[in-house]
Amino acid sequence: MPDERRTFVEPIVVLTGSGVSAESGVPTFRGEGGLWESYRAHDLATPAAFRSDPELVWRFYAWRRQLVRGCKPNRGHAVLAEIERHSQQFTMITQNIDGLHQRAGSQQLIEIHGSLWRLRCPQCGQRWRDLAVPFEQLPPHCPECDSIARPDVVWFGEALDPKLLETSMEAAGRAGTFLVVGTSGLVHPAAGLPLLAKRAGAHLIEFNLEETPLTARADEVWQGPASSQLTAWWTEATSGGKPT
Ligand code: BV8
Ligand code: ZN
Repeated sequence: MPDERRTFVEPIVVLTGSGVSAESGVPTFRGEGGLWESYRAHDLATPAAFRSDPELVWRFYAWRRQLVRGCKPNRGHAVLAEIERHSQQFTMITQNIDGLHQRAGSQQLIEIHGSLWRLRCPQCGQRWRDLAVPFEQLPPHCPECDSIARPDVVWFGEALDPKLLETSMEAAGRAGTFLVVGTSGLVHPAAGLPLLAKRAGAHLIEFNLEETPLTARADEVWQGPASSQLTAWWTEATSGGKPT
């Protein structure tokens, strides 16, 4: 992509939330039919819920695996993978655990809240990929020590992986352009990344259906479905359109 036709400054950093997967049929957390409405995810996505009823929590994650397996990446995921291919310095941080960015071809990806497709053992620390849908037995057990395994995701009240968080904060602090796509911007510390980038001088662009706590701080707001808005922005950004 000849530089003179591009109208955005690298490094480009992206933060995505469940809104980017909504058009693939993956329910978001909020909004009608959202996970928090129907399944009260924030009651289930906690260490306390897992301690008191691991089987119930596993049924919630097994249901999400069953659902996500039937979903395909949408144009929004595809455009983000294309932006990566055409950028020298690109980092994408996702709050999503569905794996759709990888299936769309994204590589420079930080899964800051973990993955629906990885399990880990709270006893011996073993981590492994597991694509079984449905599981032979619920809850699944650790292949090493036979303890009850857990989803390798970050629950509410749990610390994020310090290395992933540090890498994400460093990338945000160096961003020339920061895209924040399909997130309500309510869950911290991930929600602090766009503002960290903005304070460090990045050009902040929000893609969302609605206003969020980040909207007032954004330099550009592309309101509408992520698939069409990302496509429109990328077309303009690579055709020598208005400079950002
Ligand atoms: C931490 C993985 C500290 C699991 C997730 C009280 C008690 C305990 C903690 C706290 C507390 N008060 C505050 C906290 C901190 C808490 C927090 O921020 N809570 C919020 C609710 C106030 N954070 C934490 O607990 C974090 N850890 O603080 O640890 C600590 C430190 C040291 C030592 C020990 C502890 C951990 C948070 C991670 C939780 N895990 N997910 C799983 O998925 O099952 S959170 C989950 O919800 C997502 O990962 C995401 O991060 C978050 C928000 O979801 P979004 O992706 O934004 O989705 P949402 O539905 O909200 O919004 C969708 C958006 O898309 C909307 O804006 C919508 O308009 C838009 N949209 C919809 N369709 C489209 C669209 N946009 C474009 N196109 C479309 N088509
Ligand atoms: Zn184990």
